[in-house]
Amino acid sequence: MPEEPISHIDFDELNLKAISQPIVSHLYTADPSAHVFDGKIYIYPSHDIDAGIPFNDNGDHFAMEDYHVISMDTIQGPAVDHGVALHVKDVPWAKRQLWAPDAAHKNGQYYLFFPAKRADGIFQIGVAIAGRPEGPFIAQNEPILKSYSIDPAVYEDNDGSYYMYFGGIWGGQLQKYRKNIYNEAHELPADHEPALLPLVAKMTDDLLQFAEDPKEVEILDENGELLLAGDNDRRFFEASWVHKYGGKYYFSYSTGDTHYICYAVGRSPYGPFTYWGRILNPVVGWTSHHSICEVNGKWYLFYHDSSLSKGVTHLRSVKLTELVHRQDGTIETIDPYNK
Ligand code: FUB
Repeated sequence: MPEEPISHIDFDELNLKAISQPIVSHLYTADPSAHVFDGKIYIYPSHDIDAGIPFNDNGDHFAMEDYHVISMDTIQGPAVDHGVALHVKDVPWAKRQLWAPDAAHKNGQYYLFFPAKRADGIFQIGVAIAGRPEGPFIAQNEPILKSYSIDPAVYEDNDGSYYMYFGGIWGGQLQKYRKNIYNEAHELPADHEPALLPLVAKMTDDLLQFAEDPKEVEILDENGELLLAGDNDRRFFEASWVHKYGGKYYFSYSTGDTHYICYAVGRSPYGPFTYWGRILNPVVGWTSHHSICEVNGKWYLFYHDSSLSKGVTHLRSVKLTELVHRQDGTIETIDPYNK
């Protein structure tokens, strides 16, 4: 992920224009997955640090080592940091880079789903369990069988089924897989070919494994055709999320190198999803990653930017703002900085 030039940005002015401020500022947080558990808001973010690793397209400078869970009694805050919920040294199979996590609740247990690199540098996705939403979480000895790439997002459907969405290109390694099989020789498709797609798998009843082989999540254009790899403004890059509104499934994601959070809508958790538009315009910093959560009948977008660190891409801060579904189901695009 190349660094963007930031010398032209006046951060004092930008912070005045920002529609929201960081929910915490004593540590850097990113990739927020928000849930309401037992009437309280819990946010499961990445915990950004500066490990002194040079920038590169693999994202090696995103060298996170642990997770903190943040909670809020109300959407106005304050936000409480519950301390270290899981550290990479306590994950038997993982060596480094705890990237964007998510969490789920079932039968009184809380599950933290997280990507990390094994000793050989390959990303997989693991699960850790706690008796409380804030942890501490105890990791399973092995990653989820047949899991790969990054950015797990677990959606609980109304019938009690749980689905994991995952995947990310470039540093997320998705381009190395075809039909769930790794091959070092695989690369991104050409611009005129269909873009790589995120994956979805139903989870087993204990939420510890996939109940099926991961399936591709199709994202279609207005003509019912798969989005193309060269359609950088609309095609999937990373940061899957699913929410349901008005009986429809909304699959949202980041376009990575064009820095949008977009969404596509479908009638089944498996898709296909049809591209409907943008949720969030570019933030300061290279990455954009979000979640969407209903709190007391209103919908909120949880997102991050790098304005607190004055533009350091791997030192981000979680923010939140209201998200509006229009009468026809479309979502109002959010501009993170008022003009
Ligand atoms: O935080 C590390 C990576 O950056 C995440 O996994 C991506 O979604 C991007 O936000």
